[in-house]
Amino acid sequence: MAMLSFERKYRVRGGTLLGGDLFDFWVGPFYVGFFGVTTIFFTALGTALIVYGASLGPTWNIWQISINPPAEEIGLGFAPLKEGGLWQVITICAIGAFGSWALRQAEIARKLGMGMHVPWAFSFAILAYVTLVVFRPVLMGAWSYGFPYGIFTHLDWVSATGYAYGNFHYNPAHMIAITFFFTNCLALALHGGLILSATNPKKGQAVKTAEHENTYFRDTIGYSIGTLGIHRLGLFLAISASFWSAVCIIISGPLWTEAWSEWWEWWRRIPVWS
Ligand code: UQ2
Repeated sequence: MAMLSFERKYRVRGGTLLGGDLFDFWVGPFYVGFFGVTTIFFTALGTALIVYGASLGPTWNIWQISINPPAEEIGLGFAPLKEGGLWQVITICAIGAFGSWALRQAEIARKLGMGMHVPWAFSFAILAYVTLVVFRPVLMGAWSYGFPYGIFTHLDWVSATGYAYGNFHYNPAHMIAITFFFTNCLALALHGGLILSATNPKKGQAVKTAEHENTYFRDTIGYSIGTLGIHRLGLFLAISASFWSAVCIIISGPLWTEAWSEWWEWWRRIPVWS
């Protein structure tokens, strides 16, 4: 099963962004690199701090463990470790690990002479996270606005934050984000379904190619976006979903403090029907 036999020819030297040849090697199937080392460092430290935070109590129940951000009084200052400081250091570790991972993706893309689409795409996921735990708390003036690191507590945070603005489903940017998430599901279902159906013909028949894939959609809806096009569409839908998610939370508080349903007052006041 190992693909190392033919992967070896793609294992080219150089293309590193930092560290030169120092970490330019592989461990088994994995490229290491300077940013592989920093990823491991931040991940190990962050995880250890989460376990240490959990050990402080009050529970080992996996659903109830929670590493909470500092109290509002701390503002944007440093908190004592056991009073939100752990959350702050863990957040730094998370951003360090995610950023290192994106840069490792960039180094691998450079080695292979590929475009930077993968690291850029991943950067939009990082953007959504950093918006929640850094940009919005900074604009609100306190780290307490970041979400707690716990399975149920982060859900409670989402619920409480949603209700703090009436009903989040009236947030126009939230509407746009959801529309992109759902459309992304539709596109990936169509794409996955089409690829599996073309590659799994009846017994004894030859595997179908792009001509059949195009024809399938031309015959059903009169349009095929193409084999490259579907991946461009998927990338666009995915990064748009992350982008509008970031927008919908950054405007809640810093830009709009009332219930989101009230934002639509301009619409109700349009002279044509008022
Ligand atoms: C397609 C095509 C693919 C695909 C898919 C389509 C051969 C393998 C899924 C069909 C997709 C269309 C028509 C776009 C739908 C638009 C939205 C917004 C969901 O044509 O080319 O390549 O996988």
